Amino acid sequence: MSKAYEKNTITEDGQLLLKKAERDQIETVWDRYEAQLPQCGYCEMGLSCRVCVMGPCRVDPFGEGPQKGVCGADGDIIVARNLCRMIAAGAAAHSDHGRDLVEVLAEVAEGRAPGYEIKDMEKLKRVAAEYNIETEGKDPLKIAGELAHAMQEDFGTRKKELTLVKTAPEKRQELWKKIGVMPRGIDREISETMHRTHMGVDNGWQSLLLHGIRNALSDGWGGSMIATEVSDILFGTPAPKLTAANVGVLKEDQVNIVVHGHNPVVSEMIMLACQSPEMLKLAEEKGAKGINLAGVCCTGNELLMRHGVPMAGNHLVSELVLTTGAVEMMIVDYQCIMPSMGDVAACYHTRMISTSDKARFPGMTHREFHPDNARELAKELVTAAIENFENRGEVYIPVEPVNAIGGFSVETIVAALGGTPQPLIDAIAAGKIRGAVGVVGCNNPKIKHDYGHVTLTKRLIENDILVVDTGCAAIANAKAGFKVADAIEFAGPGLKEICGSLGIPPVLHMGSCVDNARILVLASALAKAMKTDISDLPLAAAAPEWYSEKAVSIGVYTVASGVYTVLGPMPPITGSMNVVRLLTDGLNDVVGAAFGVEPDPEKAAVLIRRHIEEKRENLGLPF
Ligand code: CUV
Ligand code: SF4
Repeated sequence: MSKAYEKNTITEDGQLLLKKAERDQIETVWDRYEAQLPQCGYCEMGLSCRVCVMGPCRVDPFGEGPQKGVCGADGDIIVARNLCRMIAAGAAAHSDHGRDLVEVLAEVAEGRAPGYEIKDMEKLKRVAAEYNIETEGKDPLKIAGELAHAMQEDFGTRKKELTLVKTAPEKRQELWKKIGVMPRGIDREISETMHRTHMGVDNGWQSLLLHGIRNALSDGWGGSMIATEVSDILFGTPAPKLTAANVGVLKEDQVNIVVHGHNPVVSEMIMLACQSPEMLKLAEEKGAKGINLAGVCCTGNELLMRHGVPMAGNHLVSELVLTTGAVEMMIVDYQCIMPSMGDVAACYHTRMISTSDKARFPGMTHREFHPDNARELAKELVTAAIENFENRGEVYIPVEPVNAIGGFSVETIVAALGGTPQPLIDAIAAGKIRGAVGVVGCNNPKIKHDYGHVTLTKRLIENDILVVDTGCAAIANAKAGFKVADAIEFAGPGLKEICGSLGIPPVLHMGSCVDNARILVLASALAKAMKTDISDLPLAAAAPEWYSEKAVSIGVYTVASGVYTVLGPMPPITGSMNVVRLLTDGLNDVVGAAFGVEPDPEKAAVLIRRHIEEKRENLGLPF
């Protein structure tokens, strides 16, 4: 194996496919990253501003050139404004995804979404109860309609507080009220960020960042949480399922369809079409042994969690999946889909389909999904994919898939523990499990692909720290083999004993990026059971390879919820020591948690272990 491939990724399939890509003259994300180097230092530090047309401006970090933009904004203001706009974009992405689900729920209630239905009646009632909707003896569709309406109000501005915020521990809610960051409307907070960061509005870097926190909270305890709850209502609450991961999940003798993006609204319908006898028969007629559906990124995580659909890869290998020449069709919705995908597909027989009214891509055919046409369109697309099977050229699937178990919703975890979180608390109290960490987020070519996730996770579990994961981190850990019951061999003695007796892996797959809301719910349940606040618990989070604006929003709401969070790549804030100090230290006094930044996962593991032991000591738990 040539060194260059090893430099980019730790995965065997990634390395082999990179070689294939080079042979096929495919340009990848790593090539384009290389071509961008050196990247702009001002932008890297957050010191460039394009907010208005008196600019663009930049502030000289060495103190020699200009220290203010044309309007007079200094480095602190510019850095804080830029960061807040990242939060707003990330919160908007998650929340708009949530909104799309709520719209489907509303259409289901009105009987205008053939193929969609209420799958989890119990959850519908439970969530409706949070919204003070009477459910007793009421027709489920009526409940669904009322719930959709109530959730839509969370997006608007008619309230002082979002509804689901009240599921946070009391102490946390009081703190948020006290410091003035209680999220109001989801859209309102995003819109207010855009207003505040306009030239000549909020020029207090502290007040800007406080609002940034409020905006991020409207994502975590609002838009994302709504997305997760409604997905469970419509498609079922996940329970453990056997699945597999890496590019080896593609099948040489079957029609391969890959879904990429985030929203299960499209991928669920594609899955149903793939399973229909009519389609299976057509596939057989065309000489295929079946139809194989696989996922990439978070819409893949959604299907994996609920149905055990296998995962072909995460963000950085999304292009490489196509270089197998084995994909008949890739169907995308939105977010994290590189605009290069169409170019890569053009070198093979793969057909690329975009499906969302808000997301277009070069080199893709646009077939728009709406609740009323989804079922029919899904069949049409699957038919086209099957017909494309005969156009295949050479196929290269160089590895065998790795088994994994997915589907750990909070409901399932609590059920596995016997109906209450108490056994987990007991295990933490006894020191068998030292604490728990959420390892989440993307890939980024600045960090060797999957190295951050896998190394950090390994170090944590071998030190008796339970890991829950989501997003591309979860896919990385599945590929690494951490998600089978036998993976307790990688765990320390205490964690091994507990997971072994429960028959669960030491790394629990909790879903997609919006499903980080599940981690909030779990943390909240632990805090409530221990009659304390989340910030007192031996918990932490990490985003070892993050890249996206969504990850900024996630990081901020996680810290604001009281969880120490270690980032791999440095966010663009180093141009302001004030902002750096606030985020990495000062926030401890404001929300009881702060950020760490550490690109080396070995060192990040040490930071996290130290933090967890400190929290244990404060709680008086044994060493
Ligand atoms: Ni939403 S946001 S690269 S697909 S986790 Fe994966 Fe997950 Fe980041 Fe995107
Ligand atoms: Fe320059 Fe100020 Fe305009 Fe930003 S807002 S581009 S710093 S003049």
